[in-house]
Amino acid sequence: MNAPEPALTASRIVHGACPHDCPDTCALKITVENERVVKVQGRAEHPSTHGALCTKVSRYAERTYHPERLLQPLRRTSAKHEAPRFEPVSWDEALGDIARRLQAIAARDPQAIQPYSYAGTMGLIQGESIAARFFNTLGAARLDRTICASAGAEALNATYGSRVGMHLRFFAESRLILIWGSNSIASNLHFWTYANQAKRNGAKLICIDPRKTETADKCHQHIALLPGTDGALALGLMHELIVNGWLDQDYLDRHVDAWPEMRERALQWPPARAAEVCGITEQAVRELAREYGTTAPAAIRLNYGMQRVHGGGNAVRLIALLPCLVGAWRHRAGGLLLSASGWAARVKNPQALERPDLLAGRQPRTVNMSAIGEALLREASPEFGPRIEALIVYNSNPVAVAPDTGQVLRGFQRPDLFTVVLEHFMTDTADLADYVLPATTQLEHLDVHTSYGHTDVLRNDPAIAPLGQAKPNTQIFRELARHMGLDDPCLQESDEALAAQAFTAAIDPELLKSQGFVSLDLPEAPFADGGWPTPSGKVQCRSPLYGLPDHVPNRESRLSSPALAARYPLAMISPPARNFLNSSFVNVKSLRDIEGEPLVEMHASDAAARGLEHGRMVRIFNERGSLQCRLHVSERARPGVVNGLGVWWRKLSPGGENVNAVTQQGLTDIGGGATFYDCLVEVAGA
Ligand SMILES: Nc1nc2c(c(=O)[nH]1)N[C@H]1C(S)=C(S)[C@@H](COP(=O)(O)OP(=O)(O)OC[C@H]3O[C@@H](n4cnc5c(=O)[nH]c(N)nc54)[C@H](O)[C@@H]3O)O[C@H]1N2
Ligand SMILES: Nc1nc2c(c(=O)[nH]1)N[C@H]1C(S)=C(S)[C@@H](COP(=O)(O)OP(=O)(O)OC[C@H]3O[C@@H](n4cnc5c(=O)[nH]c(N)nc54)[C@H](O)[C@@H]3O)O[C@H]1N2
Ligand code: SF4
Ligand SMILES: [Mo]
Repeated sequence: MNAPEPALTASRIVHGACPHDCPDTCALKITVENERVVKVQGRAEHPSTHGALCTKVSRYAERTYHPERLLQPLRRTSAKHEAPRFEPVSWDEALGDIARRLQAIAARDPQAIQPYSYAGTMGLIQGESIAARFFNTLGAARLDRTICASAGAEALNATYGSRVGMHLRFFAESRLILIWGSNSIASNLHFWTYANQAKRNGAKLICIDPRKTETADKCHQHIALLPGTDGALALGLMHELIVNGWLDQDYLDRHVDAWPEMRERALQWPPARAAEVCGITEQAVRELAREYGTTAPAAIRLNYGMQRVHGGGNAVRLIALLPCLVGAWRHRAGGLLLSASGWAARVKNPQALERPDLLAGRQPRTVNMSAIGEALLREASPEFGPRIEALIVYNSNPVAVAPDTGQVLRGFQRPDLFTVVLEHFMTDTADLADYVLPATTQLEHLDVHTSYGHTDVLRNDPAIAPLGQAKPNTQIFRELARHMGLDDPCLQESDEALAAQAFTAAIDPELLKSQGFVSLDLPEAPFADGGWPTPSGKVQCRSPLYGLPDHVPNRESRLSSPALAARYPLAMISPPARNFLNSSFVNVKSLRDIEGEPLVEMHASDAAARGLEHGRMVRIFNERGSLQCRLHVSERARPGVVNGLGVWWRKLSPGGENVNAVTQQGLTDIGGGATFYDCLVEVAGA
């Protein structure tokens, strides 16, 4: 056991975890030779990774050793509205100057300092640990991290009491799987492996998605509804389940609150009404209800794609009720999975990692990240407080990924805004920084992870030393705290010490270290006999906060805003491209080569109506902005809807703009989420 490796190979294997914002959270096997990572593979021993990674992360070494990696701190030498120019500076000089600038602002009002971070890494240590402690010590503004999932998450909380659902592996045993608002082959590959197993065993797979995705190609059936109409479809299905007597009345009676009221509402949604709103046939609604009402076990893989619209929260609440109506939860292979993060929350210890107690009674304002453009442009006022004077960005690329680029840019270009960006690369956001600080990648730092798609906890050991002068986020915030004279010892704790505080006693740290992952001990069919984590123990049709769910239409659609639709008649969705992860990997050439160039998919009838032919450059536009890309006349688009695949770097796009030039900053009905797919546009020749 543990015999030293023969010296001549100088080769070793390190256990890692994929850091990306992906439900799969794969376990990595990293091969290091002569202190260089030569291979990144999936661990065969990890149940859901089963030895295979997606194309992107198989190329992770290419990303880490990329010739354009940021390896030293940089200071801006051009004005914000000019082409970006930077000069290298020492860490001491950079941190000394940043500390002085932040101290001056904090002396006036620390709330004028705004952190902005998301899921560039999902790691608990390189995410919100020392960073959160640092901002809490200062009393800086808080950030509502809503850009991806908050509508759906809040909907699950309101309905189930937490973000809980089926276990990933049991989808393999389902007889019917609805893949709803998810391009699983692209964005949730390891779920697809289980779904495919079910398919081989004779299960029926139905995809519900405005776009005919590569996943829809592999399903038995595809229902191409209009964006933002999922709530209406769920209500139509409920209507049919009721009138045809396909209900598990015993489950409803014992484990669901306020069903009689919900039943009355659903009865107002005959299939014809639902079909009209969804832009599909009445027959499609009836047949889907029949499949769902008469097949057991039936499972739903819901994903966040469908909640990026005004009514996203209500839609998730309605869909989350469906498995309760038919008693699907009685089977381990029945029910629904949107997020498993509520299971992980039971073993996490954010109080210890983030130390909200350091606020010491202060209640700084909270800024919603999905409307960062608006926030950066707001003047000081009694309701808002001070103008945002400093922005510290880490683990995110808001100038590319946040909605309504026009406003976001105007905000970032404010000459009086002091911006610091911690990054691997010169992203669109780094281009607008005053200081750019080089951060380490997952191969160079320690971290621990939970998952929102499965129920394992993972550890990521550093495989190599930091490249160049790069430092882990934690180290950057430790050193910044020292430069600012913040002397609480908790701001200096090591990554290993932080890892030891990340979880409750339910996770054995030694086991996690030696094995690289630990699976949570959970029942196979957690809600077979109720026991929902709500106050009543029952699923809530009616929420004390939000009442009964209903279909909430898009802000921008033919039915809800006809005047706007007359000028901008096409609904645009901008789902992820398979070979990028949000805006990450766009600068990795081998992956960019697979994606080719920014494109928009349009149905032949819409192209013909505009005299546009396949392959030409077009302009997508609305009142917020415009972008250029290549037109694909394609069966992947349904009439009335165009698909602009995201999220390209602006500066790597033909006209210097990406899909977010046209998306809006309006928020979802509940949860304050972003509404990227609630967006009317027109398309014309460029
Ligand atoms: N390869 C790859 N994988 C990723 C990502 C990536 O960028 N690339 N992103 C990661 C992230 S951040 C997340 S949050 C997760 C989940 O990521 P999601 O954004 O949920 O990703 P998708 O699975 O592509 O799901 C979006 C699907 O929803 C569809 N859709 C859009 N609007 C609607 C609608 O109104 N109704 C319905 N029913 N469907 C709609 C889109 O056409 C698309 O196929 O995936 C992660 N995995
Ligand atoms: N139009 C449109 N816009 C979208 C979406 C869409 O579907 N359509 N999807 C939305 C969704 S679901 C999400 S989740 C957001 C995602 O938005 P972001 O969370 O901003 O994700 P990324 O674009 O991947 O950018 C993450 C950045 O973090 C950096 N990074 C990674 N690891 C580290 C680290 O350890 N330290 C530091 N300092 N930096 C690191 C990466 O280099 C990368 O530039 O985008 C949203 N934007
Ligand atoms: S991006 Fe997703 S599928 Fe790819 S390696 Fe990471 S966790 Fe696995
Ligand atoms: Mo996301």
